Amino acid sequence: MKRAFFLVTLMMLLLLPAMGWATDWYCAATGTNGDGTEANPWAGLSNIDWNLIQPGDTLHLYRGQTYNDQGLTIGTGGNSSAWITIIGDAGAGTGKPIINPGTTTRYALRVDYDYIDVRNLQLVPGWNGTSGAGIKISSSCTGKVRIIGVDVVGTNDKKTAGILIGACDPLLLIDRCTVSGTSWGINIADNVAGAGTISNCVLHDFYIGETEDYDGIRARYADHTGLVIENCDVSGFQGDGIDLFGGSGITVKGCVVHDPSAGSVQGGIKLGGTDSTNNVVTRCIVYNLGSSHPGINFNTGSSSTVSYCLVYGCGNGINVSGNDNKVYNNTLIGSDHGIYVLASYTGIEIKNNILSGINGDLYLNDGDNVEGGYNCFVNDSSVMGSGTYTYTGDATDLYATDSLLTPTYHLSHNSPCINAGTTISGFHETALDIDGQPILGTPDIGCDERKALWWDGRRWHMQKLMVEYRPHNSSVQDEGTNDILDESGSNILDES
Ligand SMILES: [Ca+2]
Ligand SMILES: [Ca+2]
Repeated sequence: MKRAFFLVTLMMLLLLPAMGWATDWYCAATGTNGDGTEANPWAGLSNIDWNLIQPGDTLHLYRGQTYNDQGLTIGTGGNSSAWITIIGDAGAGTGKPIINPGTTTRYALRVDYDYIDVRNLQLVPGWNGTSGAGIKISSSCTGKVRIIGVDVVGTNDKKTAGILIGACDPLLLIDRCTVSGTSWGINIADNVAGAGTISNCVLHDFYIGETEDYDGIRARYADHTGLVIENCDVSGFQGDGIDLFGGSGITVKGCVVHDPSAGSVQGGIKLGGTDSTNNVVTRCIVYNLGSSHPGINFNTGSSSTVSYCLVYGCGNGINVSGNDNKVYNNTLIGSDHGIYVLASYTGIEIKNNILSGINGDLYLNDGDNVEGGYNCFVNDSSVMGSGTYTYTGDATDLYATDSLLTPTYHLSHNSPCINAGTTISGFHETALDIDGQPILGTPDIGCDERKALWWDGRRWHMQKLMVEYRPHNSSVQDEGTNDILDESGSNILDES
């Protein structure tokens, strides 16, 4: 026993140099200014001595306190093996610490340094008389920044932004954050390229004070290969829910876009622009945009894929333009047209979709060249269109008076769409349906693969008949203790 204790102690002593001497620092909102220790915390954000904070250190803010002397401007950075953490977890108060800089500081949180991890705060955007934002990740760093469980709560009366990102990096993570009451939600500055992850964020109830293209999430005019926007819920926006115009290499998956504001709404998810290519939109739900706004809009981009999405209550379910775009296994219900292809686009594939448009399931225009097949048309007995277009594969299309969907747009047990699709090589091997199920055997038509039971290599799963609410809810998130699992079950955050 003694020997074991000695060995453990020895091991800990040996490990200490590798771990470094990480220090905990404390800052209260008000009171007598101290030396930053827990016993004598700094008082007010302006009194934080950033010269003392070293890589690996943690700065704690106090729950239930409101910091309003200025914004939190991070004054130093960490390194790749020792991030600096700022977390709102100190004291016995309740609620996330609130930072409300008023007109003292333009940004409630400003990050100019790399290897910064910020957790569990509530931010009211600052205001310089012209603009302001909750968070600014500036181009002074390279985007190695994690923002987790932070809520930006605007006041619904100013043209402010939620989270402004001026630098991207594969280590950029915006997770379990909420934004409301601002004009924009999460905005990667135009022409700022690079990867990153925006996941589990809820963006809602934006302030719409003027007619402008405000978007829920925006990543435009840059090569964003490796950027993933995942499991986010966007509503109450004007402009687009998610706007990738001019962006390339972006994956949007598991997002829900719905119920925009009454302002000048453009559409749900926009991917496109003449230089835009290789975007993926999959397993998303877009609904209640109203009759003149497309659910998903290719908008001239090329070589992108929209798959396993559900769209209802929109203008056209999917607007397709641009060449070589793919539309596989979507369920497009109760919109103007299910899919509308603008004129003169070639190399387009439209397969395995359920189409039930009020004014036509699939509408093509002059000069279009579309490879179809294995689609289920509910309202029409043929493809509609104008001018001269080419549509191949129609012999394998299914015409049904009813695709027999459940109230949640899943396939009923007697749906004609079950096992009526075609396997698309290079796509179905790794595809997941709207519920996250793998596609086993012959694919079903539409966004739902109906299998009573399926095995993921570790355990059995039941077919789901309800579309799950996707994001982890940031408002109940505290201190980042919930693990976030990717689709393979791996923890994408290094939390235990
Ligand atoms: Ca837009
Ligand atoms: Ca399913």
